[in-house]
Amino acid sequence: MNKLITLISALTLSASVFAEVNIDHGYVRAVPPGQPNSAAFMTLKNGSSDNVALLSAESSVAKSVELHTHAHSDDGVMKMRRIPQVSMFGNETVELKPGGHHIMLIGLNRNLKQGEFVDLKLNFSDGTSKQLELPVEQVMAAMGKKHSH
Ligand SMILES: [Cu+2]
Repeated sequence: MNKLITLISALTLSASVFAEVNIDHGYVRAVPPGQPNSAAFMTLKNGSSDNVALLSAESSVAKSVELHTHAHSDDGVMKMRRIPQVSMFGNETVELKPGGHHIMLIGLNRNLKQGEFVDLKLNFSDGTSKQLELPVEQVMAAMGKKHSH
């Protein structure tokens, strides 16, 4: 079943550009078996001159999907916290990346291996939504700073 979904996903990969927000470099972090959570990262480009916000996301691989950011708490430790939306001014580009804003996939119902694809639907404040198929990739070096102090 999963193989079939992956195949269909791969075929529809390059066919999605109508909403005002364009998505580049999207990927989902590969996680080892047993890991309950993962995250999706991408570049969001608001192609219109109006403000728009990413309000929510959905995926068939996770029980729930939340918008998160990383912030320093009072004791100086980087912690994730949930945010209500990711806002974009007119023509602004916002990067979702490790250590910053990200789309948290919580309660994975399967392993996410490099080379697979994950469906992700983004819902925007202008009422549009965007269906994505993101490749699963290893994220290692990008988080290396975490252990340096
Ligand atoms: Cu998170």
